[in-house]
Amino acid sequence: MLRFLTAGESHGPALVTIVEGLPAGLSFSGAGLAAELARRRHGHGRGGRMRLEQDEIEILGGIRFGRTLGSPVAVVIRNTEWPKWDEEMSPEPGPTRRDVTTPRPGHADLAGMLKYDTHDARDILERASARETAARTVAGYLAKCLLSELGVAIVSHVVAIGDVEAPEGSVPTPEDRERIDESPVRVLDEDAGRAMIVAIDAAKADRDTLGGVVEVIAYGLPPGVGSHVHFDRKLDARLAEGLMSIQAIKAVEVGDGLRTARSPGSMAHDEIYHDGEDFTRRTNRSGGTEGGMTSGAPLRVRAAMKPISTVMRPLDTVDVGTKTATKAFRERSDVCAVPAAGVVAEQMVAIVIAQEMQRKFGGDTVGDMQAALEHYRKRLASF
Ligand code: EPS
Repeated sequence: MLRFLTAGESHGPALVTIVEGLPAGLSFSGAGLAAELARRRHGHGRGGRMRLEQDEIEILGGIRFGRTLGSPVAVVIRNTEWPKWDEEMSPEPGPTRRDVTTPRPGHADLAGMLKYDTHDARDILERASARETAARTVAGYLAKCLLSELGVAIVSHVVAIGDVEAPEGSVPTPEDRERIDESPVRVLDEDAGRAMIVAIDAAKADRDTLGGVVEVIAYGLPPGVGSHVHFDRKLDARLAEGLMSIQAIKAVEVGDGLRTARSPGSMAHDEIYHDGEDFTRRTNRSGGTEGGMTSGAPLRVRAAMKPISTVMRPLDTVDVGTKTATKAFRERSDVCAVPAAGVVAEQMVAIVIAQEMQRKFGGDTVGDMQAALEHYRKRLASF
């Protein structure tokens, strides 16, 4: 089954991704991957580095003549900003130029320093950085390529930045993808988008940062993907794990999860009808999962991102060397990365869904998987 591993530090020479378990015969284009990586770099509120970083890719294995071979796919993303960091991040023995001893509240710094017995937060923060999500995007892109061969399309949008919310109820479809990507905050509603930009600019002027909420929707999934019998194969549980693994994500919601918790049962579920051909629903409060399996309705999940913890108006902390009160370390950073988090959330949703589709329709080639899916759809049609 599809699995992946990433390596590399934020300011190191490169990020590396190995994706293993893809079927053979999957179409792949380097230009397509480069475009997906570019989607993740954009968004109002990103810092100076994102205007400079180019994500130069090199494919080292697993692909021949534009198709996967079934062997592990290995991709290197070079950090084009590396020349500015080669001394600070040198792999050769030697002292650091300057230890970072003032951990940022909210970041991995202090817990990591305690865990790994280091007084230099750079040993920790370099890997904790969300730069790593570029490497995940490689795995997500390949998962999306597989899903598109199986008729599944994924779209994401921003539903809140700080306290500015997009209007409720507008669930985008794959046809909206271009328009969403054209918005600097990846939101469909233009008024809400403008208000979000104003909020980000105000936070920047205030030397502060902003979090927000993104939503990912997957279309085209058949019912029954996931499991009601295994705690570790429940699709919503696996999605929550995937989304919570993204840097700075602090909450996940499936469908109208939080609202239905406050509703009576008569208002919380999606009643079942039949139109003579198919089972139908008039609502999708469940977000497309029931009992840990897809229901056949669009899958809809949200992830909430906390504000970035590198705050230019620094927060209280303690110097780990002297144990005296001081202000947290500051490094060039983003004011708001919520638009990029939506693109990253798409990748994690794609990876989890691709894994569960493989579990159900697995085969050595894309054609084998398509045949198994078609067989299943035929069975459903005669149910
Ligand atoms: C990040 C801080 C910023 C972001 C970076 C993630 O980097 P720097 O400190 O070098 O300016 O630009 O994001 C990326 C490099 C990326 O590719 O997303 C952080 O602290 O997580």
